Amino acid sequence: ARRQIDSLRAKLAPSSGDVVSEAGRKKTIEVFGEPLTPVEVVDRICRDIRERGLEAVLEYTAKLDGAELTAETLRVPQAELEAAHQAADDDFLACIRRIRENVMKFQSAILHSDTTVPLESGGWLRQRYLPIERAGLCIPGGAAAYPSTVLMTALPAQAAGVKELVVVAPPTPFGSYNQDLLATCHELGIREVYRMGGAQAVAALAYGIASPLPRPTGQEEQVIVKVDKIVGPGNLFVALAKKQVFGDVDIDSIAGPSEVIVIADETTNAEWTAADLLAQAEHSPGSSVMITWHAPLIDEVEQQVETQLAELSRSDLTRQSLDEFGALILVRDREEAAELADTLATEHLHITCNDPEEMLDRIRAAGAVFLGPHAPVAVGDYAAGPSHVLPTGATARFASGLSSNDFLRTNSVISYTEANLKSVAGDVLLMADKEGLTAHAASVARRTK
Ligand code: HSO
Ligand code: ZN
Repeated sequence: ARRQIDSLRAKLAPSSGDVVSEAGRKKTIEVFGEPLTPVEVVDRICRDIRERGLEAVLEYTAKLDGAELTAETLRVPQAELEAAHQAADDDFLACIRRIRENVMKFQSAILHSDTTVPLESGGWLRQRYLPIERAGLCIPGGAAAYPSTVLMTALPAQAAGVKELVVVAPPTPFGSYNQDLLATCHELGIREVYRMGGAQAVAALAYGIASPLPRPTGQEEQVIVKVDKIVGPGNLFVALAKKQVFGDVDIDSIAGPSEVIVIADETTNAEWTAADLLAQAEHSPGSSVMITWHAPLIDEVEQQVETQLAELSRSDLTRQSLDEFGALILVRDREEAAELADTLATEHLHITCNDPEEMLDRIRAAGAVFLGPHAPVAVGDYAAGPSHVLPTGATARFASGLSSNDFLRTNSVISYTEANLKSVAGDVLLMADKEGLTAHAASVARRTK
């Protein structure tokens, strides 16, 4: 059964984790005049950006994205950000502000706060939480424009207290030329937006870009200051580059294509569920799966999907996605549904069967859970409060969705009195002796003798 479920998983969850690694090693491409795997290509791009900086960024942006930019146009000029904001509909700006309120409220409420543990004899121990200084946000721009991803990455960072946010989006009409995207950045106070995507954007954020001309002092001027952490979704090249630069900077996780599993039964509205399955398939590729123990629902949902597909703006792409990664699965009972959903560890789990909370208790692995008929995934995508940047491809077994806490670092603090020191001195001396580290022992013994 385990092997069956694994092969089902491979079919249903075509994303992230091992899929990224596998895709990265397979299928060679000719970017450098010889066939190389995506991993090799990304490796070269990252190295090149590190060594040649701005020149290399501009070259790759021309070669891979077909955009001829200069040092001046790589960064979106302030005037363009302002103009996009000025030209934006009042309705759109008001919508952003309402969503911002929802997201900030949730992301602030879940934020870790300092914990102090008092000790006997006067000392104390503390876990301190401090925001990172500077974060890079990757916003995709290939298949659709995603101003919502600016909200769902920038707002958690702002809730955590990150001061400097840098947005990178590919130089495309859906990316950094998208007026809604620019207006959203400006509304959130983000003034550093770069027209670059793919591995070159990730490398530029990770290593920083020094200007071509060293300053008179001999110190190199930075065009892009390196960030502390890179977050946000992207294509295979973004994912591989994030893996590559991890260690030089922190990253959030490797997000792949969208996924949803809906758990449904005789109480489920087939029309609504079909609409939910179509919604994630619309991302294309996206994996949309329904699991039910109520057999008649399968036909009802299938018919609804057919009827509704015809009305969608991206019906061809959506159908393709459903054909390849969609499934309506009949299981024996609730228990089997829970087991399957838990094993698939999906990005979005919508529990819209009878007694959804009982089902929730049975399931541990999922990026985000939506309970009941009135919580479609789209509310999480756009407006509710938790980030829509979530673990995909069964990585929810070990990874979590992006949140304000991902932008915090911790320090531990130890404050001891003489009495505290005396109380642990014996244990320190014994352990130091075991490890043969006599200087360690002496640093305590000299104080307590
Ligand atoms: N479902 C996507 C997020 C998104 N949906 C953005 C619409 N816009 C990944 O979880
Ligand atoms: Zn979505």
